[in-house]
Amino acid sequence: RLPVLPRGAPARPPTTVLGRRYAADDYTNVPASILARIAPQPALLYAPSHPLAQLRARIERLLPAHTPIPAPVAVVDVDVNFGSLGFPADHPGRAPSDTYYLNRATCLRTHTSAHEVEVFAAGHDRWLLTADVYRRDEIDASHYPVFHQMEGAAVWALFDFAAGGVVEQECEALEARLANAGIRIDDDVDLDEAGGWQPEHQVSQEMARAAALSLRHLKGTLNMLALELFGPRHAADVAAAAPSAEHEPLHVRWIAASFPFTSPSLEVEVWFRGKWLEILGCGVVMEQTLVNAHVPGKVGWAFGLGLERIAMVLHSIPDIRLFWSQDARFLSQFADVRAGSSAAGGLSPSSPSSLASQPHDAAALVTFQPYSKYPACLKDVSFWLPKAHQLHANDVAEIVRDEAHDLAESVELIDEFTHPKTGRRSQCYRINYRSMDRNLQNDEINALHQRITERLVAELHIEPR
Ligand code: FA5
Ligand code: MG
Repeated sequence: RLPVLPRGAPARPPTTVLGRRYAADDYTNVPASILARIAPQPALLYAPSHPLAQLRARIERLLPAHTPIPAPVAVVDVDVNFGSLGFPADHPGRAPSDTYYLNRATCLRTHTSAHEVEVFAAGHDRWLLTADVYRRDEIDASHYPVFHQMEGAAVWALFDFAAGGVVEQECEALEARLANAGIRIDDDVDLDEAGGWQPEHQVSQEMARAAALSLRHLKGTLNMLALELFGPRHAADVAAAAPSAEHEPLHVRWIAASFPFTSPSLEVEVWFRGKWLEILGCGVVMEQTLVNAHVPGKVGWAFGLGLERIAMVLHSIPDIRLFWSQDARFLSQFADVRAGSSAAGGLSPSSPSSLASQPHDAAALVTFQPYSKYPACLKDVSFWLPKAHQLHANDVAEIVRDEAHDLAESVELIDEFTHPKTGRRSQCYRINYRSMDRNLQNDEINALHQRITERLVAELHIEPR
């Protein structure tokens, strides 16, 4: 029996992604512009001369004990993305305003953590998985609906946590390396605020010891990663600013966070070029996650880091849209790095020769040289909302992005009021149109803005004013 559609609702056609058909329902919300990004292999992670591919490869080299796992296709069961990780049914991340759904059962992964259970279940103990992830989000310089995360994890059998065992030895080696590096680390987090230790970790002294050692190993690993990723860049910046000034240490801080599948849960921030940058979320993997993966005896940690955010800061890339640019003026700036050459391409002139002579670190020292800033074109769109009508800013952003693609630099709610007599609400959004690569013509923008306005009216049931 076919489900009965509510009267008046148009039947949506099924969606085809990479040759598979997905029946549509009331959750279906993936526009064509997002579907077009889905590929069997995430292109930017393996493109030659791309900063994201270089960063992925660099981190893989820095964590040689971890097996890189190829990225699975981005279409996943909702239960894999959320359920297997213990996300409650009412978690805000599950809302269709935040997640792309092909239908109620299938979505585009919102994070690489979606694959934790299956990778642990396949028997991998120390692994990395880098992939494209998708989120319905606002539009600005650091948010893009498609971005890239790297998941990393390490789990061990209880036996490995014994005094003098492999985990403790590795902790000591990592800590010795960090102690000599002159890096400033604030990791005195209130662990109760970070979710505390889970009951399973308290049941035996062995479990408690394994969980505490896991956290110590996680801290050592990620502090080492921050030092290796940001240290050379930081040293070059310090040298360029004041060659004789006292060397400021790299500064890393740990703060309490909350994720449904780790406890304690933490985030790491790095003080970089004058501000704190959140680079990742992480924690001690919950027993339940490993039970779901049928490896109940193991204990360990996981992290998920945002590659674009790290690359933007490392290379001074001002807008997240640039990662998708096909423009040679962008790509050529990263071209020499793979060859290990220090010729053109913006290597800092002050980079210490000891760093530049290590080909792997040359990638970290490229500073993006903006080739041009084309003029912005601001246009407002104002409308009335039907009474008691809920409109999410992400819904407006979605239609703008679907029509304007990368010509939309930002979408911002700039004004909102309720009519005192009718009780109707009015909103005004400001759209900033600007290309990264060329000048836009007035006619082109007017026609584009007109199409967007028509779609907002038709699809969001609003009344233009
Ligand atoms: C997560 O996605 C968790 N899965 C991380 C994790 C893994 C926790 C394993 C515990 C164990 P979060 O939503 O904070 O967490 O995203 C992680 C990183 O992705 C952020 O620190 C940020 O660097 C990046 N990020 C998040 N949203 C965007 C976006 N719209 N555009 C670009 N980067 C983003
Ligand atoms: Mg976060």
